Amino acid sequence: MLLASLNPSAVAAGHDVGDAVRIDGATLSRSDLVGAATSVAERVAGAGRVAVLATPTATTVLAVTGCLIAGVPVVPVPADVGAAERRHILNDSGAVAWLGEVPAEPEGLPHVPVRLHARSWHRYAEPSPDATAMIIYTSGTTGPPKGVVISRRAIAADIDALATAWAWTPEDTLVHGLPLFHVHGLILGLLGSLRIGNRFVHTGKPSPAAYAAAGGSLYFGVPTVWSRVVSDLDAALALSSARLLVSGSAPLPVPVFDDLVRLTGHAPVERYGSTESLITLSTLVDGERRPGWVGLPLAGVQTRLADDDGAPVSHDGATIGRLEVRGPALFDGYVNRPDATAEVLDADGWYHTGDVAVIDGDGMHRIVGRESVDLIKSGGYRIGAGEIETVLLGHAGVDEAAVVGLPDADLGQRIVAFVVGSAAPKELIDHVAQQLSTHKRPREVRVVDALPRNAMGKVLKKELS
Ligand code: MCA
Ligand code: AMP
Repeated sequence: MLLASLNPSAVAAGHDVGDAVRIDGATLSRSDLVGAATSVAERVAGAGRVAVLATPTATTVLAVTGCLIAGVPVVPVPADVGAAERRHILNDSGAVAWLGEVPAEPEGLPHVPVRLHARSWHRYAEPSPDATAMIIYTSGTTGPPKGVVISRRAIAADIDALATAWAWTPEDTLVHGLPLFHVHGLILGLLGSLRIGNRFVHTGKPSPAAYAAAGGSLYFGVPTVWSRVVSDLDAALALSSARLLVSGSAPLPVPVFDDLVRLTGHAPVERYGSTESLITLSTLVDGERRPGWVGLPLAGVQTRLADDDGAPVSHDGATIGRLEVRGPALFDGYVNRPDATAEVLDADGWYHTGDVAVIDGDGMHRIVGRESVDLIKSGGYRIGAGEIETVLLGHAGVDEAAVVGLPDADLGQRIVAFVVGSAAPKELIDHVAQQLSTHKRPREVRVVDALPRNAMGKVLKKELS
């Protein structure tokens, strides 16, 4: 059973936890979760894909859980989504309704409410492990985000492998304040907790003070969160009582790793993955945690490095190659995009990650960077330069646009847009925030006379800094 801790027999037999989930001021016991989510399941059973505006609320928890009980694929929509991205996600996914919260502009879809106090004790048969659990939209270098089809089998395999790597048990209290529309916060954080049976606390925003106050044993954060924690002495000291601090979604700077060790007494566990592969590599609870390295393959995962011609690259800890991964948690393809799927998933089941890495003789991996400058990681969010450029070029005051990710001490990379045109920077930042998602807005817009281009007219992004 995917959400094993919600097995009605176990809950009825008294294995209940009064505060299984705490989120947005609400506390849900396991029987609340089973009863209310099964009531949601009754309302959506048999539906096609449903969209969930994934705010960090009990409504989202019950909407997602209800769909998983009924075997209805969930399409999480970013809580801060803008108009163009929302339309794209709905059209592309073919979602038939909004479940739970509904945005100001529902785009003509019907609304199915989630009732926090409704209860049903109907028993649903466990859907096939091959059934789609969810479709998560994620950015590529160009074009609008692609819908990544993730099976129930992949989620279960990934959580189980992580549980072994981190000694994650029902005794843990897992704390995070990450969005519930990406793998990190939703699949690992929420679904991981509902599978393993530990208490789950969502802090709303992932602020250092909220992390410190939550009193957890297991904490998840993106590097921006950990960098903010080490800048807040009281919060960092409070986390010394935790069991394990886990960092992922983007490179953890070595100075932040070292500061965590110094202030909390914990060397963070680092792990690496993607929406398409879920988590594939991690350092281990009882193994070496080496600053700047993301660890070993999880159970069932294989990795290899290839050069530009696809030839194998030696695992000597120094030679850089393109990272390819294979394992039980890979995605089933992109929605409506067999071409894009074939580009990254080969016939032998290897996923071409787009990252470049080194592997040492012990199997430890270090991520060196990405193959393309057009895929930006800002605050742990994956953002395509192309999608922002398209939206900027759709503004009447923009003639040319080039978007890059520049180094940023807080966000890892900061989105900076270079534009030729008459529009004011603030107007363009707001335009992107309204059309895509707030978190995809450029933090800075520089109006320039011309973009640097080569003889073929291609923008020389490396010269933009
Ligand atoms: C500012 N705001 C605006 C504007 N400017 N709103 C509208 N228009 C504008 N022009 C407001 C926002 O609404 C928000 O308000 C506030 O400014 C700050 O927003 P934000 O940019 O979100 O804040 P931040 O401080 O820069 O956020 C840092 C963060 C965030 C909290 C670390 O980046 C974050 O949550 N990152 C996590 C990403 C993640 O989970 N990635 C995992 C991908 P208000 O505060 O009122 O809302 S999954 C993955 O990568 C895999 C598989 C893996 O390996 O894990
Ligand atoms: P997403 O699909 O949002 O999960 O983004 C996946 C990408 O995030 C990967 O291909 C990497 O580029 C990056 N990433 C995730 N985890 C790490 C990590 N621990 N270190 C470095 N990069 C990471």
